[in-house]
Amino acid sequence: DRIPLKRALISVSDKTGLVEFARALAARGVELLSTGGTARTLRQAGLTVVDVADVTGFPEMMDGRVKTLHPVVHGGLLALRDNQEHMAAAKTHDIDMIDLLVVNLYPFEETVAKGAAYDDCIENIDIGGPAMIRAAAKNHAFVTVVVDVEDYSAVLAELDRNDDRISYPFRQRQAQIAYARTAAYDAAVSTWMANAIGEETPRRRTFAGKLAQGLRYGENPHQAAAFYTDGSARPGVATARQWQGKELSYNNINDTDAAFELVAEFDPSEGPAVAIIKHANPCGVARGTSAVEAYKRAFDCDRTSAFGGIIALNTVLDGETAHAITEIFTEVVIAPDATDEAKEIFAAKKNLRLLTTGGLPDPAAPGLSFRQVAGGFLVQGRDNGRILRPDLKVVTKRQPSEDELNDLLFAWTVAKHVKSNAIVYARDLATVGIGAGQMSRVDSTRIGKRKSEDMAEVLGLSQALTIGSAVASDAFFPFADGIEALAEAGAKAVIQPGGSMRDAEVIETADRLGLAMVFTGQRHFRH
Ligand code: 93A
Repeated sequence: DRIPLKRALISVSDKTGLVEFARALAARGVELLSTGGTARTLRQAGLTVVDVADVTGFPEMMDGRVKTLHPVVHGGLLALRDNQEHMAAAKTHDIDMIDLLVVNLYPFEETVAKGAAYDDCIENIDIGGPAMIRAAAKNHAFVTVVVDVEDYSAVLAELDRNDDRISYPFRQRQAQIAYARTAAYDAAVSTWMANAIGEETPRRRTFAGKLAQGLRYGENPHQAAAFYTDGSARPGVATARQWQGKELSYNNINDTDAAFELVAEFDPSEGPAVAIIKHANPCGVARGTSAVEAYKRAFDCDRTSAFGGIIALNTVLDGETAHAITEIFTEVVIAPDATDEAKEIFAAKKNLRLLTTGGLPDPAAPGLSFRQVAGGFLVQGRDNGRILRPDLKVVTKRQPSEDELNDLLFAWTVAKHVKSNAIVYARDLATVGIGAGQMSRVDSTRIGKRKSEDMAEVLGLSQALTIGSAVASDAFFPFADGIEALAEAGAKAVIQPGGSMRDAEVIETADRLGLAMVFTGQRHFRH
């Protein structure tokens, strides 16, 4: 099953490493066949190449749309060498066998990422390349296919190991990689088209990512992991520039995403906002008149948990904020941009990663989110729901004050990014207590209160900041006990979706305890 390479077809858009690889093949006596640009590059390097056009008897035509789509190419890739009829047909039609196919495709994903115009993206959909890749991969019993520059050295190593031959397991593995590439390529085209025409439903969609980075391990050290990007231009952890620090881990990427998506909810034209994330939940979120003030107020929500956290800003990271951040250990800071001064301050902290994104993602933009279950994926539209003042319905006798309304909407926005059951206490546009991920809503209210009491002690305050606070609940209160627990914590105003069977009882309890309460009519479960 070890097959020597006599004839190779090379057709690549990314010419990285091409000349060295082709030279090494030629040195082993492999005949080289190439398309226009590839042949030109090889000839310039002094290599002998046969033009595909000379083999097909057709010039490359229609702007290169038709260059390799011809029976002499596909016959040479697909013929079963141990089948007499196939070999007889090849002989009749003058088809020579191709043993090695090296193709990398028109840079469709890169063209989309650059924000190119529709027609430009269309022109960058490769047709002949995937056709050849799929043909060669199907015929891996005889043919070796290479679709990635990274695999050039593996091919040469394989030839060295096997007396200038390629083994069956190697060809089989290359075929698997090849189909992963063509599948991902067409998925990228389909996803781009779905975005271009505004198709939002998760049905009839296909999903595939491009390997961005192998990760050292997954959520735990015994789990293998990798990071795939989906080619979208959404500013965030996938497209960010990392300025310093070691490679991001699986958990870092997950938490950094949670942090940045949260601060992106807060329009920077209304002032800076900072979020500190631990295990994908915020342990402090605040607005401020300056970035440093927002950071310090976010930090004061839960200083204990903030240690080793991930920080996101909705605005430029400046020197003063950078300085304040370096006072404790932080894993990652992500912001739209950072000043030179901030970068200099961080440079002294080798382990701190700094990421800049160049902008904020649109929280209202459509998109899809996924969850894996045994045997499949759940797909849904991303939670881009937004509640504005006119959407609120006051259900209690007491109307919330202007300040309370601002805090309610702030807490509501944060709660959207807290794992359910989520309870968020806020005061003056800063969280002062967060209860996350509990199986009972009452427990979340109690945890938020207790965390605030702990912080009051750390800060030397006479009472917990939940006293006089506004509170958000990501889903309705099934019973009145949740409202009682909030009143016990000293909360004065509540925002929640409403819609419980016991809404009347819940409202009555709020009235009895002097709370103002508004319904949003929208839920933000997050699991
Ligand atoms: O436009 S195509 O879809 N039509 C083809 O017949 C064809 N054959 C190879 N694009 C085609 N290719 C692609 O051309 C390859 O996949 C490769 O990306 C590129 C290499 O072109 P050149 O050698 O001219 O730089």
